Order: sequence, then C-alpha cells, then structure tokens
Amino acid sequence: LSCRSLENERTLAIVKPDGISGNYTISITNIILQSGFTIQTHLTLHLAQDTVTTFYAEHSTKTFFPSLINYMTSGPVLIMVLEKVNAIADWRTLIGPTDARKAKITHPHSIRAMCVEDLRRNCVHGSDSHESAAREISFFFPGYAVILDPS
Ligand code: RTP
Ligand code: MG
Repeated sequence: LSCRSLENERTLAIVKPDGISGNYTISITNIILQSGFTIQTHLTLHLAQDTVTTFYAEHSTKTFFPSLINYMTSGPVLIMVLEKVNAIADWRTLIGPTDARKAKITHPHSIRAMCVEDLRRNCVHGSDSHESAAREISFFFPGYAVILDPS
C-alpha cells in the first residue's frame, strides 16, 4: 500500500500584479493559511520581460503571449512556495478557472472570482502539474524541491 498521497508536496503560487494593486494579498494569504497550506518561502519581485518569457515558455506561440508578458511585468508580484498534502491540485482548485469572469459564475468562492478582472487578468497563478511545480519552484527558488527528501 502506497502512502505517497499522504506526503506533503509543494506548489508555486503567484499573486499577479492586479492581485497586489487591488490589495488582495492579505485576503489571499489568509485563504492559503486557512486552507492548511504553509508558506515555505516568498519573494516580492517586479518581473523582467525575459523572466516572464521563460516562465511562461509553454505559451510562447499563443496569440495572447505579448499581452501576458505585458500584464505580468506591469507591477510587482508575490511569489510563494506553498506546502501541504496534495498542494498542487488543491491550490488549483482554490484559485478557480483561468477566465475570472466565468469563475465568478461557476466557482463563486474561488480566489479568481473574488478579484475578478477579465480573461487575462486573473489575480493568481498556480502550477498545473507535478512537473510544472518542480520546474517553477526551482526557477524562482533554487534549492527548494516539489517534494521533501524521503528520509
Ligand atoms: P496560470 O498559468 O497563470 O496559473 O493560469 P492558467 O494555468 O489558469 O492558464 P494558462 O492557460 O496557463 O494561461 C496563463 C495565463 O495567460 C493569460 N491568458 N490569457 N485567451 C487569453 O487571452 C488568455 N488565456 C490565458 C492568463 O493570465 C492566464 O492565467
Ligand atoms: Mg498555467
């Protein structure tokens, strides 16, 4: 019997520029802590274009890529490593669907519904898989792993 699902894992969360400028940071961190996550480390940065280009490389061919770069470099962001059992999937559930306007209707209690702007400005980021979490955590926080060393 595997106990893997009961082990803590980590995910990368970002409060995007509209989340910071809209003063949602405290509400979001309260939700994070009340949902049983611990914040392992955090960093406030004004991201450079190159950084966003690399971070969101999977979207480089999409038509919305230039506007995504513009958006993510428009102000400071808060980048956090969150940890708990099932952190990756649970954080994605908490943030809600990508389109914050739709989130308002279909997932009214989600974080993106709380700070709804529009399709592109959706307040928060969450790693979408174990592989993404591993890449994204080490991208901003070298030395932090997605799962703790089994010992
Ligand atoms: P994220 O990576 O930021 O957590 O968002 P996500 O997984 O929910 O959505 P994803 O498909 O990865 O898209 C990344 C971000 O690009 C912007 N976006 N704009 N059609 C559009 O104009 C469009 N689609 C996506 C959003 O800021 C989205 O969060
Ligand atoms: Mg994504």
